[in-house]
Order: sequence, then structure tokens, then C-alpha cells
Amino acid sequence: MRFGLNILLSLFFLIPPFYPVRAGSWKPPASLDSLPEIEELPDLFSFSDGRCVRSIADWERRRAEMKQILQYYEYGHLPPRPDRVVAENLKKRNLSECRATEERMTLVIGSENKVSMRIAVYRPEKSGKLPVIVREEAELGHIEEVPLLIERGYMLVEYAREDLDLDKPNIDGPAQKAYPEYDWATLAVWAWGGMRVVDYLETRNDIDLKRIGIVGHSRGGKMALLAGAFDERFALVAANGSGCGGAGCFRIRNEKSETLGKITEPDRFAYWFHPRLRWFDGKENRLPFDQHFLKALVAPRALICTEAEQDLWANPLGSRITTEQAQKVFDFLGAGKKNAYHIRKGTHDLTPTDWRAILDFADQQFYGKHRGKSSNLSD
Ligand code: GTR
Repeated sequence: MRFGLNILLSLFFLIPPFYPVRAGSWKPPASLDSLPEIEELPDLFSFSDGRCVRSIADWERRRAEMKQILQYYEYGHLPPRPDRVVAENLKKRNLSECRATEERMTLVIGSENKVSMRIAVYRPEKSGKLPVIVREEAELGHIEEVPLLIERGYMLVEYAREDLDLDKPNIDGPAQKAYPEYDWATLAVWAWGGMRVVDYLETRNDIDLKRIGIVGHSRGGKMALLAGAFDERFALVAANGSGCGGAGCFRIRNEKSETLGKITEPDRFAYWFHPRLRWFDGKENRLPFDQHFLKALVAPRALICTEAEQDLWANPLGSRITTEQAQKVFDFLGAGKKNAYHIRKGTHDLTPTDWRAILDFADQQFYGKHRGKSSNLSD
């Protein structure tokens, strides 16, 4: 009997408990004051109730929890996919700059709470289904990037993010007015716009739907990372100089980097985020997450964060740390070579060097071509 008990006890300690982790078990805390201090970056593989991720199925549940956490504390909640996206007012022309066509149109999103957003589609004069880069802009017509993308065989789709919500404080844009029951802030609205572009691309027959990437710079990089983290139809995510609220870690920064407190000042960019984020000003160690959550959510899809050495405000150090932390998830999912960090000399900009790094990485991930030298942490 005693022997039997010993065996039972040793089995209990030797074999890790194996039980399914409940889905949707995350609940907001009773109050923010009750949040514990976490000096290190919160563990990607620990559920908020302390259980560990042990299987791919657990990871899927942890992923769902992490998305809830990010929406609750940082970005606000995004509405679900609308029932339809219809293109209207199509205008087509050949470009004189390169062998490509430009189509401008308005996407009418949803059949009940309609929201309109203009897009521009640049397509190389080639037949067949092509890979696409989606890129947000305050306004359409960033034509200088088109020849490079066309030459590399990519379509470019720009969308006018400010049709959904202006980049201004204290206003509800058309998207927020259409979905009043959602507490989404501006970055979430813009990210949702990128997802709606994919809804539209799914209605065309000339798109390689397995090779859609999203690229953004600075505030656009923040939103590209959010869109790519949440929408698995993006096979590739590229955030350039995205900094605070993007690829940059809140807890670990260069001395001159933008802080959580600075970015959420009421007369700066508070409106990009859910108001709850500002509570963590000077209390970053109470955040139950950090920006490595966003990067980990992209796995096992491809992610590249492009930074610049002198762009200290955008926290290239913090972006390197979040990349290193997220690498554990990429490895866990067997996608160790899909998490890239690229740094160049220079300042805050999306330069041809950045574009080349992004497109070399895209070629490598999409087609197995090795053209550039974007560094990969697991190499
Ligand atoms: C800055 C802001 C950054 C970055 C940048 C931009 O003023 O502090 O977080 O988003 O604007 O988007 O241009």
C-alpha cells in the first residue's frame, strides 16, 4: 500500500500535469491597481491564470487570450469582419512611370453600417495571380514606391486610412460612428481598414491570396503590426520604424526613446490608443503584456521589423528585444527563420534600403529566393 502510494506520488511529480486549457478564460482584472509588478517581459507561454502552454492547441488558446489582452489595455476592441466589401467608382489608367496599371476605387464596407474607404491598386502588366503588398497612407498616390514593387513583381494596394478615422484627437471617425458599441482607438481602426482591403482582394481573381503582405512606416508601422498580428490572411508583416506602441518594447528602451507616458499625452497621440493604456505611464512594469505579444501573434507567418540606428525615438533596441522574445514562439511553431530584424544606418524614414530589405525577405519567404542580407536571429 505504502509502495503503491509512493509510485503514485512520484508519477504525480515526474509527469507534468496534462490537462486541456480552457478557451476564453481571460477576464479583465477587478481593478488596474490589482495588477502585479512584472519586471521581465511577461512570459508568452504562460496563460494569465498561471498555466503553461504545452501544445499547439494550447498556443491557439493563448493566442486568443493575448489578443483579448492587447485589445483591452492598448488598442480597444475591433468589430468583426463585415458581411461584404464592394468596390465602386472604378477608374483605371496606365502608368507612365512603369509597365503597370493603376486602379482607383472606393470600397463600400458592410451592407448595414456602411463605411467607405478609397484604395489604389497598382498591378504589373503580367498575367496570373500576383503577390500583393498592402500599405496604408494618409492619402493615396505614393507613387515613388510603385516602380520598385512593380519591378520586383509585386502588386501594391494603398488605402486611405484617414477615410476611416482622421489622425486627430477628440473625434469619432466614420468607422467608429458606424460601430458605436466598439471601443477601438485610431490605430485599431486603421488596422481594421487593412483587413478590409484583404476582404476586397478575396473578391478578385488575379491575387495570390497566400502571398499578401502588409507594410507600414512609423504610425503606419504600428498599425501594420497590429493588422498582421490579428489577421492571419497576411502571410507577411513588415513594420518600419514603428517604435512605441509598435515593435518597440515599453519596458526596455534607448534613453531617448518615446515612452508610454509621452505617446499617450492628451495633446499628442492619446487617441491612437485605448484610454486605459495611459494608466501605465511610469508603471510599465505593471503591464500584463509588452509588444513582444504582437510579434508572437504573427508567428508562424513571416515578420520583419526594419529599424534605423539613429532613430532612437523609435526604440531600435526595444524592437530587437521584442524580436528576440518572440523568437521563442516562432521556434515553438517550427518557423524559426520567419522572424527577421533589419537595421540600417540613418534616421526615421522608409527608405529604398528598407524596401529592398522587406522585398528580399518577402522573396525569400514566398519563393525561397535568397537575394538580400536581412538578418535573421536564428541564422
Ligand atoms: C511621432 C510619434 C511616433 C511616430 C511618428 C510618426 O511623432 O511620436 O510614435 O508614430 O510620429 O508616425 O510619424
